[in-house]
Parts: sequence; structure tokens; C-alpha cells
Amino acid sequence: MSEKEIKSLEDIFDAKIANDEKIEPRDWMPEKYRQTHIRQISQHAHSEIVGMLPEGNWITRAPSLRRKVALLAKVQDEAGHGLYLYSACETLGISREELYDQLHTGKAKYSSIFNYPTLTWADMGAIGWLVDGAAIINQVPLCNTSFGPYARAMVRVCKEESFHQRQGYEIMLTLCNGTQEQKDMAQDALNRWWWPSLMMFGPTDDKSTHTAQSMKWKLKRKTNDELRQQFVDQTVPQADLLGLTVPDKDLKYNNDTGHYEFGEINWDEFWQVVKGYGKCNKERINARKNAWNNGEWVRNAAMAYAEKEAERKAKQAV
Ligand code: BYC
Repeated sequence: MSEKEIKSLEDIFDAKIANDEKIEPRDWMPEKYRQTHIRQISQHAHSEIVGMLPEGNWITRAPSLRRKVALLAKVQDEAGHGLYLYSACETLGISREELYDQLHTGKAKYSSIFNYPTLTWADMGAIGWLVDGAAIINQVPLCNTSFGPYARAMVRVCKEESFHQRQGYEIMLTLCNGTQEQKDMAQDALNRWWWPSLMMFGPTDDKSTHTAQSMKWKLKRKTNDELRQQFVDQTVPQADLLGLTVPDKDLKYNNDTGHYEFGEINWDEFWQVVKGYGKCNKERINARKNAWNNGEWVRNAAMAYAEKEAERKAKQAV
């Protein structure tokens, strides 16, 4: 392709971004745009399926049938989110096998939050309330992201996350209205999940490698710090309503700005977890690798069936 032809494709692409039109898989796009999307969408997909593990751990121990059914449905939804996202990612010209391989070999990241253990039933409440709460804040702007398949997948994901957040908050509310021991359990879960939830939004804007370019491409519609602030402003009053204390001695409401100011995040801990040294990194990756290896016979059977079907149809056509 000549330089002139590339320039005109770039102009069409830039005009679409400027006019808030969607970029579709068959449209021309800069290679860096494609790679950045593969990175973020696959990271997001991996987070959904690794994110099934901490809660999956409690399905057999849910305290009632109602809680078990709701938790099962939530974990199943997360598998579904993973599937929409992997499918959206595949439209960018990468195969599902390659994506899984990147996860299993540590080449691709997934959200830091899922490397923390789930120690008590209250953690199911805290995850729904805080982790899904953070996910909604992060993902609602993505419904408006520039790449069509990602934006469309996000619409359904956000609707389901909203149910997840409510089921988590309801667990917290029940515990907080229960015995002192139950309320202590809820407080302990908040203490352990609060800071990792703030870390989910990624490094501060001045340390974020991708934000500036992703904002230009309208992949990201808000920066990491803007989303984190929105989360704190929304969540602190919810903790007050539960009668729980946010574990941050520097947290205070600023009447002039209308926002909460909060303490320093432990970024060393964040990077340790991202680099693979969190409490559960090894366990999570091993669980995913085992699932992949144990599922080999299912993939083989499905392929054998597809081949036989193709053979049968070919014979019929003659
Ligand atoms: N954990 O330049 P930055 C869910 C990495 S699933 C690990 O700001 P970006 C749910 C980042 O990848 C939640 N790594 O990056 C599921 C980059 O490294 P690389 C997942 C992180 O992409 C089940 C480096 O740090 N949500 O909601 O512009 C149950 C510099 O960061 C993290 C999504 O994936 C982290 N927390 O911004 C319940 C949403 N943060 O790749 C809930 C879509 C940063 O250069 N993703 N890094 O090696 C995004 O919105 C953005 O990718 C992020 C990061 C805001 C996460």
C-alpha cells in the first residue's frame, strides 16, 4: 500500500473517532490500536474467568439455598462475560488458543484483585459490593468505547454486574443487621477488600503507561484516577449506611470540592501482586491450567464431532 493510501485510511479512521462512530473489525485500524485492544480486552476476559475462582470457592458453603442459587448465577454470569469478551477479542485476529496460552504462560495480565483469598462468607458480600461496584464504575464508560464489539459486549455485562453488586450489598446488609459476630465479619471483609478494590483502577494517571493514548482513541473514556474518585465518592456513604468503618484514617469529605479525600494507596503491594507475588497468583493460574488440561477430551470430542459432521454433509452434497 502506498503512503498516500495509508494516509487516507488514517484520515478516515481519525474522522470516525472524532465523530464518535464505532470502529468495526473489518475497518482499517492502526496496528497499535489493534494491539492495545487485544491487550485490554483479553486482560478483561481473563479477569472474568479468573474472577470466578475466589467466589467459586464458597458455592458449596453458602449459608442457604437462596444464597447458593444467587452465587451460582453470579459465577456463571462471569463465565458468560469471559465468553463475550474472548469473542470480541477474536474479531481482532487472534485465536482463543493464543489468548489462553498468554494467560497460562503469564504473558497476559488479569486484574490484581483476584489474587486475594476469600476467607469468610462475608467476603462474598464484600466482593459483590466493592469489586463488582468498582467493575461497574470502570465498565459503564466502556459501553461507549470506540471499538464496536467491545462496546456492545459491555452493555450486557454492565446490566449483570449491577445485579452482582446488589446481591453483595444485600449480604453485607444482612450481616450488619445480624449478631455482633456477623457484623465483625463484615467489617473484617471490608478491611481486607477496601484497598485492593481501589487498586483495581490501575496506577495513578501520572504513572499510567496507556491512559493518554487510550483516551485519544476513546478506548478509555475516563482516567484511572477519575474512576477511582467516583468509586470512593459512591461507596463511602454506602459503608456509612451499613454502619461499617472504611479502613482509612485519612478519609475525609471536602465540602469545597464535593469529593472524599483518601489516604495513600500501597503501590508496592499493587506491583508485587501484578508481578505474580500476591497471595493467590500461583493457585489461580494453576487452577486455570488444570481446567484447560482436564478439558482437553471435551475439545477433542467436539472437534471429532465437527469433522464427522463436515464429512457427512460433503457426502450428502455429492
Ligand atoms: N491489575 O497504563 P495502565 C471484573 C496494568 S473484571 C493488573 O493504567 P490501562 C469482575 C496494565 O495492564 C475486572 N494489572 O493500563 C470479574 C498495564 O500493564 P501492561 C477487570 C493492572 O490498560 C469477576 C500497567 O498496569 N476489568 O470486573 O490503560 C467478578 C499500567 O496500567 C491493573 C477490566 O479489565 C490491575 N488492576 O488501564 C467481579 C476493565 N491495572 O498491560 C468483577 C477493562 C493496571 O502494559 N480494563 N494494570 O503490561 C481497563 O479499564 C484498563 O485496562 C485498566 C488499566 C483500568 C484496568
